[in-house]
Amino acid sequence: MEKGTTLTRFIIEEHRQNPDLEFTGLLAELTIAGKIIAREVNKAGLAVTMGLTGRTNVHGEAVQKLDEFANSTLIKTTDHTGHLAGMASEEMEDIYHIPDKHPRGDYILVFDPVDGSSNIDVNVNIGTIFSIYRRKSSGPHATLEDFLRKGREQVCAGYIIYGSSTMLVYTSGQGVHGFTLDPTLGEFLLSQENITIPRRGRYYSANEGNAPAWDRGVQRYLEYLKQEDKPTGRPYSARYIGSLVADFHRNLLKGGIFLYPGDARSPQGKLRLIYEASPLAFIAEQAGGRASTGLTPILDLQPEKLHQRVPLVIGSAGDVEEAEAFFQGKR
Ligand code: FDP
Repeated sequence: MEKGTTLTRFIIEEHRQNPDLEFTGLLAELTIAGKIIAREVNKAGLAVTMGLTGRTNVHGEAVQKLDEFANSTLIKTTDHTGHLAGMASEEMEDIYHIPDKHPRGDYILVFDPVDGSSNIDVNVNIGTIFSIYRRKSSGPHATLEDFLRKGREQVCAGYIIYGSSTMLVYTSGQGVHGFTLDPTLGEFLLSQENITIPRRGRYYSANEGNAPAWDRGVQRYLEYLKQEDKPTGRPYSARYIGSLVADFHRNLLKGGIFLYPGDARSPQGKLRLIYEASPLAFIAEQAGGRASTGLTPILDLQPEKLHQRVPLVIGSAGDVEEAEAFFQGKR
């Protein structure tokens, strides 16, 4: 489709070609949530939504005001659409049930309202990650089994990145498409259709402060990336923003690898399977990339808990395959 096509039109056309995608109204409402959160992020320095709430979330992390604002915005903009049977958020301990006053539908929504929260107060890119599944249960409300799903069952996943511009990137299983918010129109316009991630990149993103606690295989892989070898483009350059969405987005467009492995202190790493790893893995695979724990593809994992953590290696397929070989002791 032509560059500059509105996201609304793009979604309608996609629906026309694939009538199975019955959640277009939900997607449209998610874009509204994205615009409202972007507006708030852009004035975070004006203090209303900056700083801590004084509470901690289900993971024991300090809750930022923007986390709460984004969480309630996502609920408010989507709960009445009639598409949803329930929601789950990284910021809420339990499933959110759709209030009785609203109609319910066949899908469930999961999201990380603000990814990279520690970067809010310092004007560094942050994002919102979301994912949609068709529900399995048939009762009036969604149940836990609707949410504990393999990433392969996602019907849509995306993120909104609040950076030098606001962008929405999503897939509904028909390629990955990027839209940039034109602030003068208040519309997301198509800027990249069918994004493909280069098979190899030149960047690696990892928090090397954790290196002493990593497995030997992970340490050896990072040492390998820093060795000089012209034919394989090494040494790679380090780029770590500390906001998963931002690091992932750069690697999606330019090629590269992001790693947050488990370590001696946290064997399952830090990132959440349902809200972070699975949606980005779906996008990565749709763009021709790869995502795994180092041993198993992320999309094949069966979650056991809503807030489960998972080691994540994601990005250019060639780089992720190479990392897996090191992690598995094959190199
Ligand atoms: P944050 O804690 O700031 O919300 O999801 C958590 C996350 O950020 C990711 O966005 C980011 O990639 C990672 O944690 C950063 O963790 P470290 O500070 O341990 O590097």
